[in-house]
Amino acid sequence: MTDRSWRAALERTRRIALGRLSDLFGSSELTPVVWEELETCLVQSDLGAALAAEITAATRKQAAAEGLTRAQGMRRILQERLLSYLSRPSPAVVEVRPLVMVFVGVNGSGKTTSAAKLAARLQAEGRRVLLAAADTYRAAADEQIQQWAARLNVEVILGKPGSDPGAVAYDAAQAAIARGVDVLLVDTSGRMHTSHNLMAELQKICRVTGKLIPGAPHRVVLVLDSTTGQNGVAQARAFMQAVGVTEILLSKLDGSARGGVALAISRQLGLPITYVGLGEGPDDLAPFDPQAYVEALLPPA
Ligand SMILES: Nc1nc2c(ncn2[C@@H]2O[C@H](COP(=O)(O)OP(=O)(O)OP(=O)(O)O)[C@@H](O)[C@H]2O)c(=O)[nH]1
Ligand SMILES: [Mg+2]
Repeated sequence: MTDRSWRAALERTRRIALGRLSDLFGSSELTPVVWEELETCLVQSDLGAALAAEITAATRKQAAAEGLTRAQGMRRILQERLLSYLSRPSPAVVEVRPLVMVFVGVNGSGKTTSAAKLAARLQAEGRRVLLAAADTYRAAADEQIQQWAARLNVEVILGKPGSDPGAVAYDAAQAAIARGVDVLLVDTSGRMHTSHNLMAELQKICRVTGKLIPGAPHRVVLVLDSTTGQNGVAQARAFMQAVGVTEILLSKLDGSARGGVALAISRQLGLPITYVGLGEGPDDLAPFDPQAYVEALLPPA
């Protein structure tokens, strides 16, 4: 993942939501109007009003402390501030085999695509992986994951449509042990985050894998569609309450004008963002890189 691809993915956020910032960075004096406009820009990039106010106040204070009178140094101060919200420690590396990762999220957020992409990525790094298709809710789900698995040359355990997703997770965990795989990636079905059935189903999937594999699931990855912006934070809270989410995978960062939501998520939920989806292709999944993200988010001075 190059700096250029980060810039390409965040183009819309940078241009549409934060475009005005380049004028601000270029303004000669740091007047109260400049600070007001900074705050407005930040709100537009889906940071949320409270966080936008907090960042503006902190940037303003730092600018005063440094004796900055012109806006030129503002980009650097803002950049440092934004980065400070993103430096959350990643989940501890668990040295167990098989490591179980469960993918959760509302319908259409990008779970299946992301699980398949990550499986391929891990496999390319030399790890043995297995996919579990524990989405038996949607009739075509089987076919979709099978297509991905074939395309990426990853093995998959399927359940019958309408069967118990807990049973699929159980079979997959058994297969993972028997085959000695390193990582089992469990895809789950999506529904609204307010669905009780979904949450009960996810809890069962987690319980069932934990019966066969100590400590499983070791990672619960919440897949959030970055185009949903602030609503993603509400979704995240619902999943966090039901299952022990360990991290966020922020999908569809490409094409979103709400890319600033990554900051709101980190700040408000205290969860690390571990991966981002930057397109629909098999290679369009990258480890989250806070430095590259912030650099690509802000327009040039
Ligand atoms: N542009 C872009 N599209 C993505 C990305 N990730 C997923 N998609 C697309 O989003 C759509 C939904 O992705 P899925 O992986 O099927 O989502 P899901 O969460 O498994 O959906 P359900 O199983 O129905 O809940 C598909 O058309 C994907 O190609 C991404 O990072 N960028
Ligand atoms: Mg799916």
